[in-house]
Amino acid sequence: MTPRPLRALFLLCSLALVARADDGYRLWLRYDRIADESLRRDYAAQTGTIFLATPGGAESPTIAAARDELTSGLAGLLGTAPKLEFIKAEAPAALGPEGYSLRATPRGIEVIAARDLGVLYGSFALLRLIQTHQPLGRLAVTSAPKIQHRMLNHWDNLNRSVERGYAGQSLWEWDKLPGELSPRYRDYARACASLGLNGTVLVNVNANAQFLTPAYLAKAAALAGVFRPYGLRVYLTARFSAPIEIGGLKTADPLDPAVIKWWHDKATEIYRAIPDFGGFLVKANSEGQPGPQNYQRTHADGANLLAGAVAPHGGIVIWRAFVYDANVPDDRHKQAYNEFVPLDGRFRDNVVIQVKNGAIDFMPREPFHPLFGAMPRTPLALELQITQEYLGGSTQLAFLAPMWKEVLDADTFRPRAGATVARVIDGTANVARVSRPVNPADTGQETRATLSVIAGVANTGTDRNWSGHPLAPSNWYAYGRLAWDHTLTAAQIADEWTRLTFGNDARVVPTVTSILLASRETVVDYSMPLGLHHIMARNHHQGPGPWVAGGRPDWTSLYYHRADEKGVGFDRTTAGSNALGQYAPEVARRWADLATCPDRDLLWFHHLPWDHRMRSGNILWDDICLHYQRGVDTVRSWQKSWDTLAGAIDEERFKSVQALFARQEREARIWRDACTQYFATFAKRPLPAGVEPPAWTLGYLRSLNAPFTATAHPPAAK
Ligand code: BDP
Repeated sequence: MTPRPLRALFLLCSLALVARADDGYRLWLRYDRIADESLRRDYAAQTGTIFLATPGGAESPTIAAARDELTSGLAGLLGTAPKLEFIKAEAPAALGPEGYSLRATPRGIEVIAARDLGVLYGSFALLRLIQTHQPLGRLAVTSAPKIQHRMLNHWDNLNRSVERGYAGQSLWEWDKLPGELSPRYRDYARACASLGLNGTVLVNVNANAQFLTPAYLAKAAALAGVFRPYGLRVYLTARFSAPIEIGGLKTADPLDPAVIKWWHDKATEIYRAIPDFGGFLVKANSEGQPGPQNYQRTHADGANLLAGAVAPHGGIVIWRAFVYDANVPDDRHKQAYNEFVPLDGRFRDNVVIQVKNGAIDFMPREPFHPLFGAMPRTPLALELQITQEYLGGSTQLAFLAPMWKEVLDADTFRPRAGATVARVIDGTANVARVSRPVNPADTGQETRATLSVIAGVANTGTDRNWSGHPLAPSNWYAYGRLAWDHTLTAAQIADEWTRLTFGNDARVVPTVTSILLASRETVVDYSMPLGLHHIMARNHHQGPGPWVAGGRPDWTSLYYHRADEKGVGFDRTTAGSNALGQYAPEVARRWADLATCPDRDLLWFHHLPWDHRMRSGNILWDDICLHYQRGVDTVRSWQKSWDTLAGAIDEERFKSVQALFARQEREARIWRDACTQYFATFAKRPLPAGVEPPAWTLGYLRSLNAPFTATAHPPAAK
């Protein structure tokens, strides 16, 4: 037997090693011991007693979750467990049903909320302050979410594949549910709750009716049981043709009495299994999905059918506006607006229309969707894509907070200046909107004026680090933080996430945050400079495909870039499709006028000659090429700065990011070489000074159907 002191030493060493290695599983909830002893002592003194306070003052599974988190979190960070006292206290009205207040008092820290969930949110916030080394001495924080329903949308399928997922399989082990519950479910709920996310749509918008059968409802109910203490409500997607597919009816016509009854009965059955079921998310009459238009009914008829079914139970219906049809000859950009604006005011109170940030489809940059502000009598939700369908999957870094801030802060000028997209969705832009309780179960405590929803298409999967790329959880984090408070800045969020994920090292924090903050613009530079869009490879959407032609025109690249010998870009002014006519005049004027249209949106709205003189003084062709090169150069600069962090970050994540940056540099060059050579066939101009000659021929790059997959990767450049 090893002598005792030696055994202790051995244990200590292995603990130290374990603490150093990091596979990313803990996300931003890492509670490693704070190295600075005096800081640790201060925190230990300040958090000796923590009071968890609600007006009811009763224990619950949610309070137990808060206790667990504080206990394990502080034991990890400080080496001491706090004394937790649960007390009764009135909560300030401004906190609303989910907000919290954190206060330092002489007897200890108070976490006050109107409800248990607020206490849990406040507990996570307190831990975050300590993890990021914020002073607690004069702690007086109050925080309440601006949007009621803060959701993740999982595009997960029954066979556990994930549509546009790049991080392994679906987290939901359908085969093992409801009997076996992976410990990962609870960790998922903790991560969501730590950000204040309170809803999760478990399955794909390209829906499968099987999920509404009793066997699958039991599985969803088991997940809901794990998530409930964390305030995370479960939602499902509703396949519009389910009454036929699993109900044995001949029709799914929304006005048919048998169909109406079927959905009512189905809702009752769901609520029996999941009493706090959130409601349905629906994609209808889009990209081949069935919907009310199959029966010559409108989207309002369809949405109201389902809304009527869940209304008695307090549920909501989230109906997507991502609707376009190749048989409609009009610019795809205009179709959702044309379809939905005439229906404004015709939806039931518990319906919200979910609108993607832009009018095309989650491009690395899109001007805000013209529907925002255009339906004053209907609540609109904002749908963002966390998973990087068009931004490099999980092999490229693109920190998306700057992109989301761009859309949240965009002024719709509807009904007046200052009505940003954020204020349209949180309900404060339109004071005329009717005040109503959102959820009968909320017993009148709701003070908000209207139903408000934000959704992010999740980037989670079974990969050990949840999101594939070690830096990609920053997007899950950023989405959650913005869903709670859209006034946070991208820089604040990047700083927080970096500290939580890599520690507070003075070398690491500025280096990582500056890479994060530059990354989305870099992806724009090398994949869609100056507003060029939808020029990616077919189907998988990874890598360049400016030559994609044939088949549905609105799924080709030619439809969008319109390059010819004279010029390039999509004319959406009055001389072209006039998509600009769907925006408020103040917005339309700015984008229509070349003198005021920002460079970044230029080719989104204008078709311009290759020798158009840019603000930079260069001609358009040269500027396009220089953007591609700048994208490549910036990735190279990250490689250099990342290398300076050797030793300051654990080996595992350091090496993995190093390899991924090398890959991103190569993929950026593939974009550059493919697009500049392809567009040169029209522009017939040489590459400007400062742009490297291509490493691969256009013919070669075109021959690769999937340029970024391992099997079809271009050979190393000469
Ligand atoms: C597109 C995706 C497709 C989705 C669709 C949607 O390519 O896989 O089904 O959006 O949002 O971005 O419905």
